[in-house]
Amino acid sequence: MTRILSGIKPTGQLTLGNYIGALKHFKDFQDSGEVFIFIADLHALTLPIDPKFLNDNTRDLAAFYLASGLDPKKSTIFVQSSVSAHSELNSILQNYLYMGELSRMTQFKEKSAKMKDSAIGLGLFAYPVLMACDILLYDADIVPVGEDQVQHVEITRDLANRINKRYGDILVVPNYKVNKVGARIMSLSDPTVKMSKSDPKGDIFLKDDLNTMRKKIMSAVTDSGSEVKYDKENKPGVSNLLTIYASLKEISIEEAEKHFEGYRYGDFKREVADAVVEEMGPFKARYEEIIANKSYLEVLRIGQERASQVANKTLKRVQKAVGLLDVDGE
Ligand code: ATP
Ligand code: LTN
Repeated sequence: MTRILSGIKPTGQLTLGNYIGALKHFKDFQDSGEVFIFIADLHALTLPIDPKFLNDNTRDLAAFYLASGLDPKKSTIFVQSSVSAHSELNSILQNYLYMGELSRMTQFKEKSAKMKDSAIGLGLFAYPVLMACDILLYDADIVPVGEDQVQHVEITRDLANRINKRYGDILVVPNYKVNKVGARIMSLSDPTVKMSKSDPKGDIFLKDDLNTMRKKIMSAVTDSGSEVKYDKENKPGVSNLLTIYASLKEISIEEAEKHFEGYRYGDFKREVADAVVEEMGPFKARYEEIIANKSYLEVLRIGQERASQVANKTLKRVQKAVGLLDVDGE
């Protein structure tokens, strides 16, 4: 059976970008494969974060996973740090990714560019090693992610191939899956940068009330001219709104363009806002229902158990292959 694995960091409030690029699609794999979805809390520590904020975001993310339609009976939902195999495999595999390739990672370059050298933690640099462990521990075939994470799955593939070449075929080489539409939702206030939960300006948060969401779409930056046309270079604002609409309606960009032919910007935005509210309304209602009863966190305990069983097997396989002595074994 196909294994699907993905994760989101509990670094802040989830945005519409996270929803469209990742969260919305996780449930689609539940009936055709074995799904593992986790909360990447160890990755959240790679940049400074307040402990209470991290803790609250972790619980919240679990509720958002459930609200997105992930069914704990079909999918394994767990917290990264609750499965110790992630850290254990990390301490082995960190020796097989190299400084040169890690320093070429776009995410590292972007995040570290804003920081003083003396404040850049080793974890931020080694981020792809832990991410590779997350993926490889579960023999994942498919990793659904937004565009910004493709490079990290590619380095995971390189690492798996490197290990397999050296020690025999012990790791599954994963593939990424990026959606055709909506893999990179841009900021509403500056459509040349990615909508991101750590950059709160003008972005739609899943926790915003529906009115705020509507207002944010209505005041999104558009472009000069009056035609609703997809042109990322000259009309990044309009193109972003078209992308949001197309991905929520599950149609192509061309179909969305056709639908809005002859529209003025104001009416165009109104319909995009309607589409957002239509999708977010029921989603948010499910979320509220879930958090009203703390027992939903039990899902994470069951997830920990199931995930550990799978992860520990892979960990053992790697430990043995590289020559670590199993003192419990024969
Ligand atoms: P941070 O701002 O803390 O770096 P983020 O908002 O980029 O966080 P992640 O936890 O890194 O969120 O990403 C979770 C998932 O959401 C990933 O699969 C990522 O590719 C996807 N994603 C994040 N932002 C967007 C976006 N703007 N458009 C589409 N997908 C996105
Ligand atoms: N780096 C990812 C979160 C993440 C992840 C993973 C995604 C950590 N480990 C393994 C897929 C598979 C991010 O920033 N979204």
